[in-house]
Amino acid sequence: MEHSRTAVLVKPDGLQRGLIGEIISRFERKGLKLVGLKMVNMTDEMLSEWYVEHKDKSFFSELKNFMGSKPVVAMVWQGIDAVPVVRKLVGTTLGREAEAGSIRGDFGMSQQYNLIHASSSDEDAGREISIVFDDDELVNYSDIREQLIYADYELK
Ligand code: 3AN
Repeated sequence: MEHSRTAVLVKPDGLQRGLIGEIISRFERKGLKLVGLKMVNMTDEMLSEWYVEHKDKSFFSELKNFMGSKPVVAMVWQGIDAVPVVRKLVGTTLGREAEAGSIRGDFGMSQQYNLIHASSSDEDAGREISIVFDDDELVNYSDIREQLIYADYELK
């Protein structure tokens, strides 16, 4: 079965609140595989591309200012259906309505300060990964846990 990739950003509020370890830990425990990781100061150009779907929204420049105000932690996680699996762990946009047990549901109250970004489709994932990572910054390796996390037919 195909193992796909998704992009995650721990936003400035997540970094400032000391939630990097907690967030990484949740994806690790779930059984996702970390294949890219770095800290980035997102430029206005990167953010305009990242949030292109919101370019006509009233909150676009505020969102870019916030996302560029402090470093973020960018990650790429891999696994079967990585995009929907990570979105589920992240929870819905508005922190105060997000499901308990999700990252936003457990740690957030805000709409803008919602701690984390996760790609919403495979196409977005590919685009977002290429904004932040060069190909040689993504690693391939076998993770011994995979034999316990997936059945044989899911690994093929
Ligand atoms: P999600 O991150 O859940 O996919 P989107 O794509 O609707 O949410 O929104 C992207 C980001 O824009 C959100 N993570 C949030 O930080 C910000 N945002 C969304 N709606 C608003 C709003 N009405 N006012 C301010 N910021 C917003």
